[in-house]
Amino acid sequence: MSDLTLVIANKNYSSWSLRPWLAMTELGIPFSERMVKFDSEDWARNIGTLSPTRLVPVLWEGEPGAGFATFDSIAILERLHELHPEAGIWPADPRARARARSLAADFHAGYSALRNAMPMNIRSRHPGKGMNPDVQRDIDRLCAHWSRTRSEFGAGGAFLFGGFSAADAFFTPVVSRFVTYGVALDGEAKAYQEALLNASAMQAWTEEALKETEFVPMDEPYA
Ligand SMILES: N[C@@H](CCC(=O)N[C@@H](CS)C(=O)NCC(=O)O)C(=O)O
Repeated sequence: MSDLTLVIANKNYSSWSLRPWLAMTELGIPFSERMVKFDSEDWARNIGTLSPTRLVPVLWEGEPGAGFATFDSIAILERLHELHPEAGIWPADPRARARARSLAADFHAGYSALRNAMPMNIRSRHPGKGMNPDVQRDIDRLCAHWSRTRSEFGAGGAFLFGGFSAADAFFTPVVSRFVTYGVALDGEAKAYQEALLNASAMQAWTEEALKETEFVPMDEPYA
């Protein structure tokens, strides 16, 4: 049994949970999952023990709530890279690795127009909702990043740096939002979106997300 436990929330909604979950699953790092659903009694009773920030995701080494916790998605991916340097969390080439970290950090710290107007909601469809000029600017900036990175570093496969890395885990929830809100991509961005959505880890997460029935008002501005 693995020593690692990832604390996550609802698969339909929790985009930050999805990122380390995808990286670990796609790259074959063994872990247990502890799901705490938003607005649940489990959350009210246990989140204070399971998360030093009362947010998810959290990576525990040893017993959840008693072992060693790493919190925040970026820090979790860095910790995983230290624990499993062979797994390919970040690309092997130093410049590719620097670019991958730049992209993940840039997304993590910004794009609030897109993130606020189009919350992740895998099972729902709200075509046309959430679009405004600031969101379009975020989308254009993302597509430019993807195109430039794919042409500089992506020759070896369908992902930004060829094989799947943490940078791709960062962008998978974004391309899922584009499906929910009917944002049409074309060319290279569309091909990249398809590669992310078809990755086996994302397929597995989506299958579970579609079984969930909880409705979380905070993440449902258009329902
Ligand atoms: N910067 C954090 C963000 C974590 C975050 O905001 N998580 C959301 C779920 S996706 C959460 O726990 N929300 C619960 C709340 O706000 O009470 C990260 O990258 O992990």
